[in-house]
Amino acid sequence: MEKVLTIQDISCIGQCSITVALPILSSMGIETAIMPTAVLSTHTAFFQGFTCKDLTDQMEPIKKHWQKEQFKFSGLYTGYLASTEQINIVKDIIQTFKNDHNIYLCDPAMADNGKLYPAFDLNFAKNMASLCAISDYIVPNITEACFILGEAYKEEYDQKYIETLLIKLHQLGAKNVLLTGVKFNDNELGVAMYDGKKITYYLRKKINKMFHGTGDIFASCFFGGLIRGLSMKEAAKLAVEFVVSSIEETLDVVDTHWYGVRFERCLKMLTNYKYQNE
Ligand code: PXL
Repeated sequence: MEKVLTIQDISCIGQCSITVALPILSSMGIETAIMPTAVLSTHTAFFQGFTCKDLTDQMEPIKKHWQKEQFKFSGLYTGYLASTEQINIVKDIIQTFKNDHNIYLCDPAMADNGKLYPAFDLNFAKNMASLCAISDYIVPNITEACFILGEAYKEEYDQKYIETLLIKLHQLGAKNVLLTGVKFNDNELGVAMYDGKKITYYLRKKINKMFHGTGDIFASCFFGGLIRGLSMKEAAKLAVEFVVSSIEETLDVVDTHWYGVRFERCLKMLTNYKYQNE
């Protein structure tokens, strides 16, 4: 059985980060080790007055113990990190556990809709760029891509804008780049991908409602697909379809379910999928 490591926060309520990554990767048959970076009462979008217990001081001792035990991971996946200091520690952890046979996926979860999340500043974004530079895969949305590159964020754009972002992110050092939330018209939404050779797209019927946590769901599912032997394109397609189904399960209940999507109802899609490896 494949064993992977994910490093991100625990948002106790809100359907994001570790509480999303674990059920998704488990449903894909992947044993998942966690390194929690912080415990928050909720995620930081939409909720007021959330608590946050920073776990930075636990990260090095956990790493040292794992090194002593000689644990190996077939994949490494980082998401929301709580501070610049954590980014630096994570960089060291990646350099410790990365080898020629495993993959590292960085989701630079820090911004959306043209704005950084409340906890972050431009210095944090600059440091996140340095983590992206050592990644095998990165999955920023367009806002995050702009903060990483220091480019201007645009609401309206053309194919050239998207392809320039992809190429610049690749030049930064990320081996494979996926931009999420790409749309060229009002009917379709999806991802743009670049592996250093070819730019491709997987676009899907657009749903006219934004939900929190879909970036984390996409990243977890995409990462799981890669670990289970799918190509970048196949994994991206599965992840987009899973996000769309999860949103569809939530549309009828948005009034009470405004903080995330009901992905749990779609997990059988991941359990029943015919993967490339066992
Ligand atoms: O979904 C990304 C995420 C993860 N963790 C926390 C967040 C967010 C986005 O707002 O606040 C704590």
